[in-house]
Amino acid sequence: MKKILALVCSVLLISVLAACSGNDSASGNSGDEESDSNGESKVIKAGIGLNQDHPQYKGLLKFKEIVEEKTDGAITVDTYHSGQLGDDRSMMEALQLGTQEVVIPSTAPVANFVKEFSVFDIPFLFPNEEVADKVLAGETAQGLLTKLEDQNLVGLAYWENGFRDLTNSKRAVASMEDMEGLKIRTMENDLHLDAFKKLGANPTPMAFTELFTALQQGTVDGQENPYATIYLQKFYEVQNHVSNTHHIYSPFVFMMSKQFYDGLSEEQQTIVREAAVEAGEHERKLNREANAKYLEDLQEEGMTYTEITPEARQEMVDAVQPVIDDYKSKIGEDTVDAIYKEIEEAK
Ligand code: KDG
Repeated sequence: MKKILALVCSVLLISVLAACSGNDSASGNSGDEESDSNGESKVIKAGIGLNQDHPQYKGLLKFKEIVEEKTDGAITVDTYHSGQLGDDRSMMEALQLGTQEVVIPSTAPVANFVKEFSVFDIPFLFPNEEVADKVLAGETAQGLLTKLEDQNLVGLAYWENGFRDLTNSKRAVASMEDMEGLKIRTMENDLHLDAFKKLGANPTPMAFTELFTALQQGTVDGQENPYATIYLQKFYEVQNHVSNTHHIYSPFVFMMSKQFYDGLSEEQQTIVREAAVEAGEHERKLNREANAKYLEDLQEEGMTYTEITPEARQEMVDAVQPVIDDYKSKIGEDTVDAIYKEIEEAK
């Protein structure tokens, strides 16, 4: 009897211990809270979808360097690339829950949380990067960052993903005619999806983390991203053709969990805000150098490059106009009008 009682007691003890340790690892931020009260550093877990070679990750390392130096180690930044923490959407949800502190998605998935961000996903919106810079620093774009607060998110800065270009494994694309029926992966955003349908393609939305495998297995024929991403993610291994469609300029949005941001001192809030902006300038510079360099490297890796003539591009612009008209009210007429006005002023 004694033996049975001892056995039951030890089983109970083991289960209680296991349950305790399980709670610890599942609680995410509990360690941080504990370390705060101990006066140790607060930890920012920062994740992105792109890999460690991309300028976005180098920008994130810059953010880490600035924040850790300026806070004297009171805040430390742990960086994760290649979707190690999940895709853009699930990382944004983790920020809302307070289990992750920073993510830097493209505006396309952000629009699923605050619809107005889709204004930047209007095809052929920005004529060049300089105009994009001015508009993103302007009143309307900066105002959109504050709208994220209703979603428990804090928008700290815009970074650059850049002009998106089309690649595929089937044929050289010089015009809309060549796009007919191509299965193209788009980001998870209805405006992208509808625009590609109008261009004659057969689009499928998909998280970036699944893209390489989908291209490799032929689930999709092609995708669209800036040259830096196409090269650094090695899409040339599974894609044969690239064209300078430059159909959308994607900004990145550097965002932080509101729960975490609200727990910082005013001085720390200023430091993370300024660091996000300064690191963004660094990222933008590296990104432009990368995009200028990698088109040549893609051709050296064996991709054929096809230039889109101004006439062929105009045909695309005309084809997507009904989608833009349709989305104006969905995005918010005031926002769309204000951005178009600021673009005219910036030109
Ligand atoms: O880190 C950012 C990426 O997750 C993503 O935004 C890249 O442009 C992108 C895409 O096509 O999903």
